[in-house]
This record gives sequence, C-alpha cells and structure tokens, in this order.
Amino acid sequence: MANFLKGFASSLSRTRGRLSDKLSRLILRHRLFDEEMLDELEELLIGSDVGVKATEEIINDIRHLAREKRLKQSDEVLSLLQDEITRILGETKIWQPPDVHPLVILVAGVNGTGKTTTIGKLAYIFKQDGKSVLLAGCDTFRTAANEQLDIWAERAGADIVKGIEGADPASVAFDAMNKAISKGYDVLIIDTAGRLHTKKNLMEELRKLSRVVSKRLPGAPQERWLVLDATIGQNGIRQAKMFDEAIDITGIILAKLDSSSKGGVVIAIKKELNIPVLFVGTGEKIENIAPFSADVFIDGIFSNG
Ligand SMILES: Nc1nc2c(ncn2[C@@H]2O[C@H](COP(=O)(O)OP(=O)(O)O)[C@@H](O)[C@H]2O)c(=O)[nH]1
Ligand SMILES: [Mg+2]
Repeated sequence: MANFLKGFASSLSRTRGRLSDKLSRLILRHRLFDEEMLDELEELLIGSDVGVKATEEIINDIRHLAREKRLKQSDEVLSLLQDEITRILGETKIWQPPDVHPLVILVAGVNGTGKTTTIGKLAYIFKQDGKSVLLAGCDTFRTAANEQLDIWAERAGADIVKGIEGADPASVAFDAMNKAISKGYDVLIIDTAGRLHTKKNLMEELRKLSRVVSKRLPGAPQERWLVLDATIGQNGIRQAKMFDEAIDITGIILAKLDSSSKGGVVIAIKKELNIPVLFVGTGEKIENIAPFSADVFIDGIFSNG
C-alpha cells in the first residue's frame, strides 16, 4: 500500500500550510524566546485542536528544556516542538490486513462523518490489492443511505448485501456474514447507521450487531473502526470515547482532513485515547484516502515545502 503514501504527503498540504504558516508567523512576531511567545504558542496549539492535555504537556516540556538549554531565539523552539510531537505520536505502523478470512470490518460513527464514503474508499483499496470485497448496508434507517452505498460498491467493484428500510441492522449483518463465509470473500465491510439523537439505542444497536457477527464467526468483527470528522476537532474525542465504550474501537479513520485546517486533532487522539489513527480521508473521491503515518504528518508540519 506504499504508493498511497504519496498522495498522503500532498493531501496534508492544507494542514501543513495552516499549521506551519501559523508557526512561522509566530516566530516572525517574536524573534526572541520568552514567556509571551510561549503563551502564543500555547494558544496556537489549542486553536489547532491539539487538545488541552497534549498542549499543556508540550508547553511545560518546552519551557523546561528552553531554560535548560538557555534558549534565546524563538525559532529554536521549533525543533523542541517537533521532538515533542514525535514523542507523543510515537511509532506508527502502516496498517496491514491481518491474515483472517473473511476479514470483517465494522465501521461506526456519527451521521455525516464520512462512513459510507470511507467504506467505498476502503473497498477500492482492497480491490486494488486483489481482494474480493463484500459490503453490508446496515444503515437501514434511511433508504438513501443504502442507495449511496450501492453507488460506492459499484465504483469500487465490490458486491453488496443490504437491508430494506426499517430492517434489523443485525439481521442484515448476519445475512452478509453468511454470504461472505459461503462465497469465500476476503473482506466484509459493514456500514452502520449513526443517528445520534438516540445515542443509547445507537450504542445498543452496534453492540447487538457486533454480537451477532461474532456468533456467526468467533473473533469477528476483527476490526471495529470509527470514522471521525476532522473538522469537528475536540467533539471527535468525545465521540470516540462513547463508541469505544460500546464496541471497543480498534482504529480511527480521520475523514475530511482536507477540509480541516486543524490537523492537530491527530495529536489529541493519540494523547487522550491512545487508539491508532489508521487512515485519513483527504477528499470526496474514491482515491482520496491514505494510510496514516506519523513521519509524513510531522514532516508536513515542519518541512518548509
Ligand atoms: N472533503 C471531504 N469530504 C468528505 C470526506 N469523506 C466524506 N466526505 C463528505 O462528507 C459527507 C458525508 O459523508 P457520508 O459518507 O455520507 O457520511 P456518513 O453519514 O457517515 O455515511 C459527504 O458529502 C461526503 O462527500 C473527505 O475525506 N473529504
Ligand atoms: Mg452513511
């Protein structure tokens, strides 16, 4: 999947543009390092969705190190900041599909975050990788939702099992499991509803769906991915906690990173949730997805490109 990284580098340009622009303007305004400059850096990080916890830690460490190193010029702060972000994000590995058949991926998230679109993109990645892919349309709340999944299935060259409006999502998932197993599909990706005004019901529905799937195949769904909208910042952290409690999220996909000027949420997710960001969505087209890499992300912020 390494070729997808290329797109990632360029798609991050927006985050990179905003964040690194803001940093360079800060350095220009404050040539000398002082508390005032540090205050502004703190504001900048909070304003970029880095989150209070990670920001406090970063600022305290920088203050400490700056004293220790008798830092005078403000631009020297950049390398300290880079080290801090590198440390917090830690090592990230590009996600590799586990060797299980079928691989069942349950995709959850609030309405409008980008689940169905992301599933289309994922199906496309797996198809490019030579895998057979089945999609399960378990968002039976609205007919339009499954029609949308239909379109993505066709674009990606995947097959689909879907329920009629009002059907029990768990029973649709069960049918899809049967088909995936009997026809020997490599991957089954399950699309779900995400209407949040019935939060409790939504979580119960997801739990039930997951239970039904694991009854049919112990261990499945092996992956439970949460799609977060990068433009909603800290609300995403709250959403993730909620979904994680219900179905034990194994990975996060950060959609709409292209529309967000605040890529800092990646740092907040790592610090506050410790759930890996596996992919990022970088546009509305089928190829606008990329595996997440901390290196590319950090490069994007700090390299002067
Ligand atoms: N710019 C951009 N838009 C996206 C991305 N992913 C999804 N969208 C848009 O977000 C909207 C909601 O997406 P959808 O997949 O229907 O969300 P769902 O309700 O969670 O299934 C649609 O207009 C998508 O085109 C992305 O990575 N970038
Ligand atoms: Mg949808």
